[in-house]
Amino acid sequence: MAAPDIQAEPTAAVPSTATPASLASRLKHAAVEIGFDLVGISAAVAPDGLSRLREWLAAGNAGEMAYIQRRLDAYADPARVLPEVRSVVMLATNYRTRDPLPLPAGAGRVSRYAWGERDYHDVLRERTRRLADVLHAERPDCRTRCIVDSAPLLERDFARRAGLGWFGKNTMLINKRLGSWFFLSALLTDVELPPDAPHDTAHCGTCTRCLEACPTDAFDAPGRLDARKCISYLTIELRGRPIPESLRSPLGDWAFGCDVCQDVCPWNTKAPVSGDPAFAPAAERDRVDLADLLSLTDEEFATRHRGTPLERPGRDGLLQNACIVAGNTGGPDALPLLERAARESSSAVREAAAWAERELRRRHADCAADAGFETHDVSRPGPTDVTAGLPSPGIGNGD
Ligand code: B12
Ligand code: SF4
Ligand code: SF4
Repeated sequence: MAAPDIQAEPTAAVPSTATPASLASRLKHAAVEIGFDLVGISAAVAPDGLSRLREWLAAGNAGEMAYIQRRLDAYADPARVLPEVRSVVMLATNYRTRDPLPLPAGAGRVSRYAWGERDYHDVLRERTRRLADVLHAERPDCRTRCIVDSAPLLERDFARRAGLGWFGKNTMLINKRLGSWFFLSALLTDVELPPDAPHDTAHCGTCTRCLEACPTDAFDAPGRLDARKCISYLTIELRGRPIPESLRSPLGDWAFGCDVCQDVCPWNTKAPVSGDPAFAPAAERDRVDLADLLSLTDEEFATRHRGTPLERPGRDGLLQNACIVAGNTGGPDALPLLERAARESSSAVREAAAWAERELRRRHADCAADAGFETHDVSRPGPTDVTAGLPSPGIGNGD
């Protein structure tokens, strides 16, 4: 989730005489005009959840996301992100579009946030920058920094402080009107702005749907996620490394990210649908196809997905995920594709392809057994063998 952010230096112009309160009001109106769905202001103080972040890191929950640990000191003090910062303007942008469509067998599912043509980091950075311009017009001598994921800032923490919502048991920031299908971005400034009231109530009640629905059982406790088990981490962040075998079946059909703990949340059922063209679902960007991925060279993949979220895991990362999905949900027609994947240069892809082939054969043998067929040798086609005509097993990982 690392993306460059923008720091603006003071410019020479005439300062306005607006009071902090009228300036805050002006900024909030401008935020809505620019297209943000929620805006609130927090004082630039140490985040409330700092000790929770420390415990989370100490327990190893961040997995390979070493950049979080490396910047721990900076998380404690927003002035490490922007010197002399006084205020954090928190912004939420709704990305809920249509509901997910059924996918063909063997296709990998892509999380909703990646259905558009562009990476949300780029879209929101531009918009947050436009809001910073409004502030610079009023206070030409001010400093600002626009942030979308990239800096050591607990965005959900500041958003709760700015009154945008509460921490759900699934760790998402939830707003009563928007649910949780929104991105956060932040505008830091050294201008003192009146803070909004924090969102001090939580509205999960006795509900535990998200905790129960998580396919990999990734919640250690309500509001605490072990990222190492989260499908979002496994399919996007664990680049170049094999997904642990015990977590491959629970991945189901997710090839990029995961929305399960939000799909089941009652606060999301009535969340408004966004008409924002920046997040409009583009053709077939809601899925990943193994055959298609295999047909692309690295360069072709880069050209097709440049500037989209799928760039992050890259072709090898997505190929590994797509192989696992094929192992979980694919039919016999996936076997020749897995054989091709088993000849890829990435050892993580080769290993995933070999695993997937074994899984696929096992599943189809189980189907045959359920139907009362002979299944002791699935590699030898016979009259009652559902795997008749399949390529023979023996995909090695080449290592
Ligand atoms: C690392 C990261 C991940 C990791 C770890 C997620 C996690 N839950 O920790 C992984 C890769 C797994 C991930 C997954 C996803 N992510 Co992410 N991720 C981040 C990132 C970059 C940092 C989060 C972080 O610091 N985690 C460490 C933990 C300790 O902090 P935290 O999750 O924010 O939790 C705080 C609160 O929950 C709080 N808390 C919880 N209960 C309580 C109770 C009290 C009393 C207090 C004081 C605090 C508290 O304690 C924590 C520390 O303050 C943020 C952007 C950012 N810079 O903040 C985006 C961000 C959190 N991700 C986001 C999204 C959209 C996702 C996914 C939905 C993407 C997807 N569909 O696949 C999933 C959702 C998974 C989930 N249930 O969280 C959005 C969330 C928007 C929202 N409405 O909440 C963010 C804010 C990005 C953005 N700019 O919009 N993500
Ligand atoms: S995103 Fe998916 S895997 Fe991650 S915590 Fe939510 S339900 Fe579990
Ligand atoms: S599913 Fe239930 S417990 Fe989980 S975040 Fe939503 S309301 Fe809270």
